[in-house]
Amino acid sequence: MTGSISAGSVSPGSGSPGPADPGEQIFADTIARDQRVEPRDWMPDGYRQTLIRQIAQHAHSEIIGMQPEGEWITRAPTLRRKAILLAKVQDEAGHGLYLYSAAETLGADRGDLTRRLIEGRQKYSSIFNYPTLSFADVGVIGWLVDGAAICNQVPLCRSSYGPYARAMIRICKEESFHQRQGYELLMTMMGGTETQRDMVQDAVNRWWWPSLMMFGPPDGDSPNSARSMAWKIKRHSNDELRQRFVDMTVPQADALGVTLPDPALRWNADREHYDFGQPDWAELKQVISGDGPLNRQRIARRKQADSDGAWVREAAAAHAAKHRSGS
Ligand code: BYC
Repeated sequence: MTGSISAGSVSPGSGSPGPADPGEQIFADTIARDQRVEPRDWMPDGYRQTLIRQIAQHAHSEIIGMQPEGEWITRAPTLRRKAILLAKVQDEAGHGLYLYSAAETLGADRGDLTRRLIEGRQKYSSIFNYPTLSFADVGVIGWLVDGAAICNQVPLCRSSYGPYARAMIRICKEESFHQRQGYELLMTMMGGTETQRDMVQDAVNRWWWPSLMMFGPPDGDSPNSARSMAWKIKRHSNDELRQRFVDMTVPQADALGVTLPDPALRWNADREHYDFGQPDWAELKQVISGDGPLNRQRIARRKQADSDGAWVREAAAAHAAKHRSGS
């Protein structure tokens, strides 16, 4: 836990002493008892805004995250691999939709969130700004990227905000299936030709460090963690989850027969964890600020999809209005 902020002491952003609203005490008790905050409950404005920020960023990541793998649907090597990939990418769309719905329970407007994303006022995960250069990347995304997502998201199933926590339960089940399909694809490739094994190793080399960056900046450089952890939105710090991911992944890499591209990686018997090197934090800052390898392309495509779909949203709204008026 970073810092010593308690849920009760994080008041609605006003800095005023003592509970101004009876709801404030109920909120603090709910957090202290590890119960869930629900949409109609009183909540500090900062809590609401933090959740909208994180859930929107998470939803945007799921939707933008369809692009890197989606590019391989038409180029999958067999019908079976195509069907699997199509289903996986569709699942990511579903995750985005549950998450936008969770953000709406906080009063956010989905169209407004999409506009903020397209205008660069809201973020999405850095990982989706890297290119998918071979079909092995599809397997490595399943193994490492979905694996990192699971490490990050399983604790979010216990997040203090009910709709977010409940969305996470289903999402995690599907992510865990995604991870296994990625690992199975890589196992198959590793049992293939020398060229296929080289493709897998090359993909691992390119995706390892960006996967570690998914957990966010180091704890000392994470401005939101203390408050989010006091409110039990986040349950573990960025560095704790990164360590958990490394510990989980090293034996899987051994079983697969690939080398993780980190000369500092070794078991530390005293800590009972793997020691590992630091990602290039300057690169993470650059990617987050919109200047990664494919940021512009990803946002341009999202913008195009948004305008291509405008007529569908208009038709759906007109249909709903017609039903409401009973005509
Ligand atoms: N990329 O104070 P910090 C998936 C931002 S998709 C971009 O530590 P926080 C999948 C951070 O937002 C699942 N931005 O922040 C889909 C903050 O900026 P703002 C993706 C990052 O919120 C398709 C600033 O840096 N998972 O699984 O306490 C195919 C300072 O950071 C990143 C989620 O979205 C980053 N890597 O902690 C396959 C998980 N890291 O907002 C798979 C939900 C940090 O103040 N999110 N930033 O302007 C979280 O758990 C947390 O938001 C984070 C960051 C751990 C990411």
